Amino acid sequence: MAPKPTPKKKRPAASKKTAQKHSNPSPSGGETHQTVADGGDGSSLTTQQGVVISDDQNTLTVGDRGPQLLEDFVLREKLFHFDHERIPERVVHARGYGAKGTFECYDALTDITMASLFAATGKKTDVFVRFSTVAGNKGSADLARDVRGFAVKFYTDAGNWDLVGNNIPVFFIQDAMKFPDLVHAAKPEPHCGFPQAQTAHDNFWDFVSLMPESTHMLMWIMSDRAIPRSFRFMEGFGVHTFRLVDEGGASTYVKFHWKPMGGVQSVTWNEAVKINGADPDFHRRDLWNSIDSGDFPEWELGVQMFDDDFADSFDFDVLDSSKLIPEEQIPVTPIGKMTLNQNVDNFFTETEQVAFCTANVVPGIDFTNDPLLQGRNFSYLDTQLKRLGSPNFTHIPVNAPRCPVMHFQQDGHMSTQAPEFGRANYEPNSWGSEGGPREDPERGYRSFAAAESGDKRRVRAESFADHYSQARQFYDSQTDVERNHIVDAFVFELSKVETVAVQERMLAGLRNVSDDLAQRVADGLGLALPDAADAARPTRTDLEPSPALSMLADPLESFAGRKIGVLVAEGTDPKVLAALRKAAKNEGALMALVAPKKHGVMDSAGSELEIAEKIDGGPSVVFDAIAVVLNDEQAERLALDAVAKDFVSDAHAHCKFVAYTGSSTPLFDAVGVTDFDDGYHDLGTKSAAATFVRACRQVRHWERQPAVDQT
Ligand code: HDE
Repeated sequence: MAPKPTPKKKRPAASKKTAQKHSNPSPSGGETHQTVADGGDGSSLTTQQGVVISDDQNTLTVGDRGPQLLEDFVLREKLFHFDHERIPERVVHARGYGAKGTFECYDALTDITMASLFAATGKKTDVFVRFSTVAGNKGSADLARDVRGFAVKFYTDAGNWDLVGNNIPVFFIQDAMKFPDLVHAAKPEPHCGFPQAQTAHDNFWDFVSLMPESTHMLMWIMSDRAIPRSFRFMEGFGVHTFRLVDEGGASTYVKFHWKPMGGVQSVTWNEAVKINGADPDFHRRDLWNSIDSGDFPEWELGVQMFDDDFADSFDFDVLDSSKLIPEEQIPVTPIGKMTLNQNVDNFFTETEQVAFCTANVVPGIDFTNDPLLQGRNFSYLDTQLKRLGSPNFTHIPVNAPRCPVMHFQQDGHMSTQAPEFGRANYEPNSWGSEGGPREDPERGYRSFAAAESGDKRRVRAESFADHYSQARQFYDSQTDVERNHIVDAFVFELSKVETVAVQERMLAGLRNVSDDLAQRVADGLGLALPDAADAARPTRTDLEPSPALSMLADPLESFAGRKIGVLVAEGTDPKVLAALRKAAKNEGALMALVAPKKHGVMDSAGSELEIAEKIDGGPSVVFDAIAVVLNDEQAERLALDAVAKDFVSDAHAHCKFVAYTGSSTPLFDAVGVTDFDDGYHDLGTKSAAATFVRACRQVRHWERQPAVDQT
């Protein structure tokens, strides 16, 4: 017997109530619904599949308080995506910040290189830059004492060139073989998982004290170079010796330098510690704000160029990344300018996913045999596969070249660019005009034809063996203030080391740099000076100091792009503020008002002042100079306020320039600053504001800094 047909169920008519619920969710539980009818950009929220979502507040349940349904694809997709939002952070340089801009070539360099970005005067090339710290995790604070990464991706019309440099021209190690050890030693200790973003711990100093080749780099990272005021005020260096190659195949050695047009500036260690608490995002905020306000940071790209004769006669091996070539010996020739003029549209898609590879070079730029550079050429490509999960990371817009990309590589995870060659996915093929691209001996990349020979061995070249002479030259090239800071940094870092033998081994190594330095560090630690460590080569004492290695020897003397924090309160005189504002503007500097409260602060003329920061959130460490503009009553009141007192006493201790009104002095009295030195400017006189801002060009009144007796 044929089965009885199941009677067709009558489809229930959508109830008015249900229909209305779908088009306009009602807040039955008091939750917030923002629907397309209420505003937004006019578009409807969808799933990743493009299905419009009616209710983004509630999961699909049976009954108001009932169980959730597995079929709720809206919830499942949302949680699924959220669960996979993170990609592995970079093993090193995890904390970084990116921006976009343009590189402009000054004069055609065709006689030296066929690199197309240097082919014509005024030629412009898009760039993406990422600045970073090395040791800390992605969420660590910006002002860690550390090297800063300075990585630039040039989207040239002949392919992408990545110049993946640092803000320090030398490196800790000479051979890539030691990189994992160096990084393990610097990172949090594996058993306890701390300290974060700091080298001030036993493992780091144990390692470097056993690696004399690190000594030169240690001098740099113990200097204020390792605590820059801003990414905008840092130099950048390609570190390795590269080659520029011309059309005829001739090569010139080159070292790349970035020189900030705004000058080089660092903070002091005490400031760095406090900035990390006040604003852990200090550097990224600074870069974002400066680009956002149209004050575009600029750097000149410069090159030190030399030939084999120089390389052969130079005191050190140009393939040794723990050495530099003093600018006094080979001057830096500016060849172009980079302007960062656009913030990222999205931090993740650009800054997090940008993938730099030292092996990304273009015709006209080539490698040398620097063993560190050669190791990096392997490591970066490998790391991108791990981090971005696919060999197709070049399909991500920030990594994609801006010139034609034609090849037969195909498929793989997240492939988004299908080749357009029909059936041709290999070559040679016989498909004629539908056969896809062909190799191009004329325009194609040809490696510099270096003649190489030698035995296959694991060996460190003898020419790399002098570990101390350039460290000494660096120390000799610093001003007294900078030398004091280097001593303080060694003392601080080594004081965090628990193993006395490590401290002593480091002191023994420092004796090979300078007995003065070693003695002062030993005094600071309260240790006796040990014998000098055995050195592979005696330290040379005949190297001339190089003023270019100092940040303070030849300062730019500009206050443009810097910021004055002005402490104000109820009843502040608006005329003084107006004069300060005008003077700051004329200098290209910024000014921000800091007050005991954010809103409702009225000046003496009865107008409300626009307060940038409540004083707790705007300590003087985040400014380059301060002014205190209070009336008697408020000065007396703030003289009892710990945060206001810190504002002035920190500015004083950090040698900042200070402007004040006479009525503000009770606040200075309260912190024991009764003797105003030349770094203090009374705003009571005519044109005092302009004089003050002009004085700020020196950035610090270092004369105020007492020489601290380490004993
Ligand atoms: Fe790196 N380095 N590095 N490095 N490095 C990385 O690549 C590596 C070295 C530098 O903003 C990693 O994408 C090895 C010197 C910068 O995304 C990794 C060696 C210099 C950045 C890597 C070095 C640098 C990196 C980690 C020794 C200055 C950040 C994540 C042979 C000239 C780029 C990544 C960015 C990042 C390896 C030494 C600069 C693991 C093996 C020397 C600026 O591939």
